[in-house]
Amino acid sequence: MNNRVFPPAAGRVPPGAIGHNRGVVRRNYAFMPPEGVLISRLPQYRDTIVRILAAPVLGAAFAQYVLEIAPGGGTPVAYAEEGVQHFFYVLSGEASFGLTGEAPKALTEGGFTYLPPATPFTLRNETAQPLRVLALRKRYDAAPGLAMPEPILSHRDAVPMTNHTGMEGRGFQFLLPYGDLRFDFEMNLMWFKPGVCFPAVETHVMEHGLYMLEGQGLYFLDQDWHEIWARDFIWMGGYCPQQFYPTGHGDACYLLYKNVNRDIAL
Ligand code: UGY
Ligand code: MN
Repeated sequence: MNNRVFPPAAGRVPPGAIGHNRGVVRRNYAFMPPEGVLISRLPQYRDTIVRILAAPVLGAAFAQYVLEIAPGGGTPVAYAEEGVQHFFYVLSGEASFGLTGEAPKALTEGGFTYLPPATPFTLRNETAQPLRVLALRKRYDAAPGLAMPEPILSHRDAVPMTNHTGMEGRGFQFLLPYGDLRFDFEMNLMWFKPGVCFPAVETHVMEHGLYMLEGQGLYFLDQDWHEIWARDFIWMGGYCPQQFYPTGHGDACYLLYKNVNRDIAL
C-alpha cells in the first residue's frame, strides 16, 4: 500500500490495501507505515489523537508517539512524570510549549524540547490549524556523579550541521548536546543526498526509533530491504543489522533516537 495516498479518501479502501502491507514486526525490528497505526487517546491530552509507534510490548526500552493535536487541544493542565524524560519535535503546525514559571513559547516545525524527569510542562495547540508532534518518553538512567540535564527548548535551525564521517553528502544535526554524558540518549537528524548510503551495514548494541521526515530510500533491517517514505517509522532493537540507501531526487532526512552514554546493565 502506497502511503502517498495516506490518509485515504473517506469511505474508500485504496487500491492495493487488501492483504498487502509494508509493515513488518520481527524479534529485533519493526517497520511501521502510518496507515496501519491506529489511534489512541491519553488522559493527559485533550482533543488529541495519539498514534503509538514504539512501546515495551514491541521490545523497545522507550515509548514513541505521533500526537495530532486539534486546535484548542493539548494538555489542559501541566503534566510531569517522575523518573521519565520527555522529548518533543514539531512535525507540522505550531505548538505552544510551557515550562512552569515561564510564559509559553511558540515552537514551529522543527522546534523541539527536552525535559528531564519530573519537569512539569504544557503542550497546546493555540492556533486554528492542526498540530503534529513527535513525542518520546524514556526512563532516565542516572549515572553516579553526574547531575541531571536541564530542559532544552530550541529549533533545528539553531543546531549546526556536522559531518564527522568525511563522506560527501552526509549531514548530522545532534539536537541534544553531543558527548554530554548527563544525557542517556541522542535525538539526531540524519541527512543524506540521494545515493549516499552508510559505508557498511551497522550492527550495534544501541536501539533506535527512526521517524522518516523527508525523502525516500531503501532500509536494510536484519536480512531484508524495505522501501521507506516520509512518515514511516522503524524500531530497531539492539544488534539489528541496519543500513540506509537513499533513493529519489531530493535529500532524505530522518529523526533518530539512540540510547547512549551508559554501561551495559548486567
Ligand atoms: O548512529 C547511528 O547509529 C546511525 N548511523 N544508525 C542509523 O542511521 N541506522
Ligand atoms: Mn545505528
